[in-house]
Amino acid sequence: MDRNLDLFERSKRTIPGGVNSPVRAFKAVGGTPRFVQRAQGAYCWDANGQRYIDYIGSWGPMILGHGHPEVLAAVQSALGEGFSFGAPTEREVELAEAIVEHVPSMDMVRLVSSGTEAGMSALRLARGYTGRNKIIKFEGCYHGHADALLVKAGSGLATFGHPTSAGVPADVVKDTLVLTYNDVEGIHAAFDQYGSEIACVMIEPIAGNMNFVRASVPFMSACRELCTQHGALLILDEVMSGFRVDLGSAQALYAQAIPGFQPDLTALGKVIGGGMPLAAFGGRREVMEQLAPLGPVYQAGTLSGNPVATACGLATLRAIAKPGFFDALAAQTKRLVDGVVQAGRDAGVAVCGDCQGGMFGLFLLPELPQNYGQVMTSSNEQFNRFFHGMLDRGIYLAPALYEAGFVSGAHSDADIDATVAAAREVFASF
Ligand code: HOZ
Repeated sequence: MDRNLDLFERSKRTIPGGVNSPVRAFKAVGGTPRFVQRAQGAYCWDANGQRYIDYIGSWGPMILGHGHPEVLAAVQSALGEGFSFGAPTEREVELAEAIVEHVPSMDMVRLVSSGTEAGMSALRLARGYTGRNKIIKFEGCYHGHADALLVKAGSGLATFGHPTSAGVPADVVKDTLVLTYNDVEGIHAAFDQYGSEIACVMIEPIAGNMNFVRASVPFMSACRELCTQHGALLILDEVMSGFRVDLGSAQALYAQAIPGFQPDLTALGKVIGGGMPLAAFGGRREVMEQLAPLGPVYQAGTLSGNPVATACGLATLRAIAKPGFFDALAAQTKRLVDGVVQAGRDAGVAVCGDCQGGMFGLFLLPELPQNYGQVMTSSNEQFNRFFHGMLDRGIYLAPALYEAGFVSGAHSDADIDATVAAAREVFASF
């Protein structure tokens, strides 16, 4: 008897595709999704009681591992005080202060409930602030499922081969210019043609919906300079990379390479909620002051700044800010990526990988891709064999080759060694 299969059959009767977010359905890789019953530390257990080393980590938020004692205590205590008030709380101020302390480009921050809301609201704010309509995004970058941004996104959309979604009117995306990631000439050409009409450039600095592709320093530098020259805003979508690749997020790494580098706005999510529905957008004070109730750009939410979610996020940020946390996490992640890449190469399989902090990407390609077109040259069939081989050995990776992986502070040396050993067995059968 397979409880995962039974549950999947049952869920498909009432939930479209049996899932509440498409990539969970295993459509890209085939087979039965694992219905997770519980999770603790670096592990999760499915409905059959099978244990997995979890490298999805709720798609990024679980940077401390599941059920971290300090986070659990904070959530339990908050629950006793009430689930939701729809009124301001001291804790949301503390969380906002913690965010701006670590991300200096953010003078002010507004808390919302999902990464989609954060990206969508940042975009509206950029348009409201500049009084312009056109926006630039890059092929393969995913900024949530708001209409205007659902054009040539990676992730689940790439998996299903839809360049965009049905239900998005052509008129809504007519001002969305889609350029090639890491193409410096392309962004110059776009600003040459439309410079005075562009409200913002929105970009994932490390594109986690193309698995793991970094914006090169010259490319990020060109994005920044062109936005400044033409009066457009640079929005970094750090929903995935924020507080995940570094305590200061990916922008801190670019600031090391590009003197004075700062985005105008940032979208955050995932880690800042520690596993609860919480996200944020923020940036320069004069831009943020355009938001209602101070300014004319409307944005609101009943569950925004929810007291249980903010307790979870705050406890998570406090734990990851402890000295040495990110060094240890980065070292563990690198050990994983180096080990799996070596295992592939020893077996004569073309595999490469990259990582930063607790986020990683593995590609069944000889060289790291720089853009979506190059990511797409990867073989789905080979990835699926790798994915299922690993799953059969108790290693839970994202069920799509377009998704990044995540290591947590709870992954031990033994977990990494077991993962590399599993990869060796799988590659040997290629
Ligand atoms: N937005 C995630 C993919 N990058 C999917 C999240 C989920 O299915 O939970």
